[in-house]
Amino acid sequence: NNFDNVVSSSGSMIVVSNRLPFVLQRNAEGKLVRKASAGGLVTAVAPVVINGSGLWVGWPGLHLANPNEPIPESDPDDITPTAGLRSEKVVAVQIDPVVFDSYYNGCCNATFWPLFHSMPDRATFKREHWHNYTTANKEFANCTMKALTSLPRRTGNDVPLIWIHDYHLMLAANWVRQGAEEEGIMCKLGFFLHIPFPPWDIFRLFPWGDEILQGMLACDMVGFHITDYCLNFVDCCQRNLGCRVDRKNLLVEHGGRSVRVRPLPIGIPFERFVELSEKAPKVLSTNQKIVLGVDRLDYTKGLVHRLLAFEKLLENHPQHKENVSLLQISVPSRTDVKEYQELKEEMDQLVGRINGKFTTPNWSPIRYIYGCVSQDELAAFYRDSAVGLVTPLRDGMNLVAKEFVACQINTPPGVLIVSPFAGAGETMHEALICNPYEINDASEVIHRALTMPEDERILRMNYLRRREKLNDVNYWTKSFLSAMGSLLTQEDHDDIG
Ligand code: ADQ
Repeated sequence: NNFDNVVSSSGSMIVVSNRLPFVLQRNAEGKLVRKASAGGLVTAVAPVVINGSGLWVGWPGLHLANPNEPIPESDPDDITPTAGLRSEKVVAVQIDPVVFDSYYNGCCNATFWPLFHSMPDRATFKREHWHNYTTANKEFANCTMKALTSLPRRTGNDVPLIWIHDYHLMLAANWVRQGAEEEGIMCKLGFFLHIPFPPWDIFRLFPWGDEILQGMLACDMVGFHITDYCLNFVDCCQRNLGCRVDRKNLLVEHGGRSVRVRPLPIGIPFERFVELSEKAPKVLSTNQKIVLGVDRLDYTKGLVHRLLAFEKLLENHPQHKENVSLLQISVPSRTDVKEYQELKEEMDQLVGRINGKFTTPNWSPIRYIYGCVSQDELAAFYRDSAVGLVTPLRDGMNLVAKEFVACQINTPPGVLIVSPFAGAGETMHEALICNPYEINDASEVIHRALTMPEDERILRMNYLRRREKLNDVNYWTKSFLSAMGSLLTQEDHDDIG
């Protein structure tokens, strides 16, 4: 298939991300073991590294007292996509724990996360965090250079690709480009941002923004989920750095080079979710309709607004009482950060208040799970819910919206509701759009979804599923490599976007 061609024609690839695609843990005997993670990104990117003589550079989730302690191989019964990632293909970045804490919890999660989601009031700006972000990025760059020098030298188009991921590593490309030039090694550098890139008026609040832009522009290609984020980035390059830009063709001139900027909306492993939903046993024993929310417990996801909209629905349309429940599944996230602890408190109280107000002996309006659920269970929830409610205040893409439609295999299907402030709201045109900030309107959209005629539901869901099936996560990886110019057939170039 096409994807195999991508793997074979791209030469070697070095993936650089804050986290490796597995975490290291110590077992009871103090031995290091791997714990696999199985996100869509890992599923799509791991085969390219495994099959294409590539390497993965990242933090292993643990500070090792002895940095030379060998990385263990995967467990023999591991069937996850990273099982084939042998330890010689992994470069585990080690950073001083104090520096790491300030880089990760400080700069990444307390500054860039809120700022890039256009929530500047939640962002803290500390010179010390920025300093440690720089130090950490240098260390990632050093490790990437080690990986690069270990690869066989190539020429022409068959040079190694370095693919750097996300807001944790916006500076790293700087030192990789410099290092590669000094060593006389040819390579191509690409960057993908998984969160939104904010408009200039927000971006400029960050005191050291020019350095961020320069770091990203050290790449040959910079990818974002949607065109809006691309245009924001191009705008910032022009206004902050005075770069010459071409908005139509999304090009930025910098340092005598022309950097490509591309919208590359991420997809999911569509077929895997279809298979899961075909096999998963029923987990919801109820005749009530389920409105489903699935999110990390994060203030960007609009969870409080969502509960209030559901409360409003029950007030304004009492016919849904005893007939509809909101099932909210929230995965604990960044639990050592104060703001996340406060959000957990607020959610607990709000669920309690709304349930106290409406619950009857046979029904509770909100079922709230605070925890992770298995992929099987998740697929069953997606499949058996009447409404998928995806209402972030701001979100780079949002994969839950895509996973929901992949699992909607029942006839007639349910209805997807998305916020226009998620990348998914820009690309999933047949979903109902809901502005989470206006609680009354939001409740009306939920009402409309719950009362939508079958034929309209079928029509909308068919279109949504067709698009996600076509533009799945393998297609995304292929588009990224193609945009880097590593796949040279015209057909591939025509496919993008
Ligand atoms: P996230 O902010 O983590 O990702 P999202 O895209 O929704 O958000 O992905 C969450 C993932 O976690 C989904 O695959 C979902 O299935 C899983 N998940 C959520 N709750 C779960 C639960 N309770 N149990 C088990 N699994 C659960 C960031 C950006 C997004 C962007 C992605 C990918 O913030 O905007 O879409 O990266 O680029």
